[in-house]
Amino acid sequence: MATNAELAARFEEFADLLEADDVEYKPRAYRRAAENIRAHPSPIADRVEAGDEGILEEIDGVGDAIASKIVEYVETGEIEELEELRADLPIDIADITRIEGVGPKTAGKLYRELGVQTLDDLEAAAEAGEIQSVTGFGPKTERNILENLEFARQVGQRQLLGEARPLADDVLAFLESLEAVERCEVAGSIRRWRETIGDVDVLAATEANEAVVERFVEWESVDSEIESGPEKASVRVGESRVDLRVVVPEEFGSALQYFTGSKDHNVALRNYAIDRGMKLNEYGAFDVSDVDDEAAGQRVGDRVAGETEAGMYEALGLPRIPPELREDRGEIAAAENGTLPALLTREDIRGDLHSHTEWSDGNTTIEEMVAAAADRGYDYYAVADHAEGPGIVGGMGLSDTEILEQVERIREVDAAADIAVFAGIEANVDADGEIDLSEAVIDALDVIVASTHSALDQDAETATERLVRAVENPAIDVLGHPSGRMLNERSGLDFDATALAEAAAEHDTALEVNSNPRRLDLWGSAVQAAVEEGAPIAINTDAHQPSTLEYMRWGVHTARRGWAEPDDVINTWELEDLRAFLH
Ligand code: DGT
Ligand code: CA
Ligand code: CA
Ligand code: ZN
Repeated sequence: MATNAELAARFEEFADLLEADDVEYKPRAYRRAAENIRAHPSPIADRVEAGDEGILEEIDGVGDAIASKIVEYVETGEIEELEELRADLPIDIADITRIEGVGPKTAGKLYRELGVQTLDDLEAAAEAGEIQSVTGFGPKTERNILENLEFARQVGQRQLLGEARPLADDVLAFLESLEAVERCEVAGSIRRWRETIGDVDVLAATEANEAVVERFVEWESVDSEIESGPEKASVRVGESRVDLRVVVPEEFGSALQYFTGSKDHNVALRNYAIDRGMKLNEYGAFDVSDVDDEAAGQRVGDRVAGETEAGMYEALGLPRIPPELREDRGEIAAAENGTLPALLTREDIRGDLHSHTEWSDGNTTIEEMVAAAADRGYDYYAVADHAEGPGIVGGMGLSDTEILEQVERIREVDAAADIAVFAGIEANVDADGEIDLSEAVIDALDVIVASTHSALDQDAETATERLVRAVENPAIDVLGHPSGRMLNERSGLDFDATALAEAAAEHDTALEVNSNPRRLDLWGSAVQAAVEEGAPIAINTDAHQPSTLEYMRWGVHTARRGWAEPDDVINTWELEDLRAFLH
């Protein structure tokens, strides 16, 4: 059955096509439903198929109309109304709207006026200069389209970590249920927690390889088999490709090390080994100092490790390097020098400093969000709804007066709550790096997150100046999702991460790791720059409902990819230390 991500994608396509058709209001409702479907903890389609339609009532934003469409989809594999829309507007809407500046409305117009259905059509129309002739589009839009075509073509090939990792967890649970499997683990980019995933790699140790492969390709979640052999199989599950490799238990550690990658890390590690008379491969670590013929085969010399991954590193005199660091960004030297970071973990997180409520575009009350934060064992929590400003839909952001009203309400909730509740706001960093809040509002608030929501096409120099200006502002505590990127949708601002980190360190402004799996902004290498420059970091979920407080998982692993230790991250600090840091 369809995963939540696939189900959500149907409603997103529905919303896009309705918008392309100039329908009002409905698209927003469908998008909201899609977001909640995506974030729902249980597999909705499976539950409906099993007769539990009651689950649909639990999903925020899913009323009778959308619920009946979900049931229809589960029962028939399609939604008739969506099929009709697709027939009316035969556009590759997901591809076309991936181009920055081209939304569903534009896509609809391009189809109606120029017959554009695909990225190729769009490219041809732009090259022929036809887009300029369509009302409302100038030469700038046309140039923009041409510049963004390649990006739009590349993305979409890779899945979000937030979609692929839950599937990988299911694969592991299935393999663990097989008696013949002695150990199993994910490998590849997913074990390194990269923000996008090409395919899901899993590894199993067993003495009964063929039986395990056979059971795997017959797993109920598998949609189709791509290929299989005695020691491996590739299958399609929903939109993901899953590669299983089966090895004997003695070679599990070496295979895990090899298939975790990254390729660059492995090349660097193999060279490190060669310099020490050792040979590393997926079958083990071999002492080849007494071997004359280097090319003598894969299993030559004295095999000194391979059963465990730690043993592979130990054979080289190194501590085990955490998978998140294996990107060839200095981790082997750090391991050699004993300076690997003591990475933070989810247990270190004491609160969340950027989240929304129904006061702006969130789905629920302040009380409910705070209760959910308290349930997670947090010590503190900040409500940071949108302020009005550039990039924020009219009416959705709070005016200064409304912010002051909300602060009062937050004080009441704080007084009644077991955890500390901060009054915050998400202000908007304008194109010049300024925010627009009155002194009275700044004084009344405990925490100001300031984010970029507009002018995301600036060049790197302008963008760096803009972001530096923002972190220099003493009112701003946290620079929210600094690049403004949306994975697979828009690339966001390009900027000098080291220059930003230097300024953030000097002015004591935290740089956010926004944990929303569609953002992961900042990302590994930019976090690493922050850590190196001593800039404070805040890992926030930007949750719009209680269930997405769980996004913290993605943010923590992303910060680990940036070598972050607990002290580098302000929301691991004790309440009093954090209070002293906030403005
Ligand atoms: P992905 O799937 O594109 O997100 O990235 P990975 O890193 O999961 O890459 P994948 O699935 O092609 O291969 C998994 C790991 O296996 C990779 O990280 C390193 C290892 N590996 C695969 N092929 C090669 C190769 O030709 N050379 C080396 N050195 N390592 C390889
Ligand atoms: Ca992979
Ligand atoms: Ca693979
Ligand atoms: Zn936000």
